[in-house]
Amino acid sequence: MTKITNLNTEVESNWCPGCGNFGVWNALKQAIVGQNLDPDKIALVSGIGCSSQINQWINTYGFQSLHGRLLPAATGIKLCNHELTVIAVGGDGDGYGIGMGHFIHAMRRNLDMTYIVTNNQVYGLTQGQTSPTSMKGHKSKSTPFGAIEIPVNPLELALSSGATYISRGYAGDLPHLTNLISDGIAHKGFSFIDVLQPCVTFNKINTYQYFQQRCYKLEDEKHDAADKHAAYIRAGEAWDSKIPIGLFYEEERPTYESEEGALKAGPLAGQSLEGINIERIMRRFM
Ligand SMILES: Cc1ncc(C[n+]2csc(CCOP(=O)(O)OP(=O)(O)O)c2C)c(N)n1
Ligand code: SF4
Repeated sequence: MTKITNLNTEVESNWCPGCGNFGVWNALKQAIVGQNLDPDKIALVSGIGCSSQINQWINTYGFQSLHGRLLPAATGIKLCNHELTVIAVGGDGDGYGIGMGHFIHAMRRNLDMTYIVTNNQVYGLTQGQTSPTSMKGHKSKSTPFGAIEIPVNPLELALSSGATYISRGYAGDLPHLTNLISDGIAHKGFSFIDVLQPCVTFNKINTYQYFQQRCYKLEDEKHDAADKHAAYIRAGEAWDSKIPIGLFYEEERPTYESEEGALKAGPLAGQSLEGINIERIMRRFM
């Protein structure tokens, strides 16, 4: 096992000063240290967006995929070597817009991986256009007269799609977010963590102050995370005055990899290729 001495890389981040992504970055590093994970056995997979640059600044193995395609990439990595800890991080545009189909199927599949969505309710990298979680009426370059659609509710979607660990954190509450990420990594199955992540440059509504005034913790309300009905009620709460954060729902269900016969002999990456005609396979797929 590689001893963790420093999870930072030599590359300096280019996030705007005050960006909520710094909170996610720090919480994730602390969770990795807290779980005593070997950085050499972590695959940190991302899409495209401000948040998706995170794996350039954490010293684990990493793969930056395409916009909205981080979950297929993470799935492929996990199926090739299910002994790796696979953590996927991307924005709300990435996961709830172009990648929405993958999001739903990954949850019902229940591979043992963690998916963190840094939800800033805008397309940050491309200069703040309205995203699937922007609030109705949100004004931006793409909806100058205000968004007409209602926002996607990712937690309700996760509940109905079969995620086995569903939580919401806030990038401005580091210890709380660290615990959620840590528990998500420890959970056996697909862990989904939606993070309220202020974009200080392009979202002037959902600011630190906005969340500071509204966030309350489910654990303080004695919410029962085994009760799916109660989780739906909490997930459906309007954000007028209060926003619940914490663990909404957790269940145990066999993981995909534990039921996939091809993985019974161990990770595919470690299996012998003796007797397998690679050329024939290559010819078939080329
Ligand atoms: C297929 C494809 N469509 C569009 C883009 C342009 N693009 C790059 S990042 C991005 C949005 C990023 O927003 P989000 O995923 O919410 O992440 P954030 O930057 O806010 O962290 C878009 C539309 C792209 N790179 N690829
Ligand atoms: S544009 Fe927004 S999300 Fe992107 S780095 Fe700046 S503050 Fe963060």
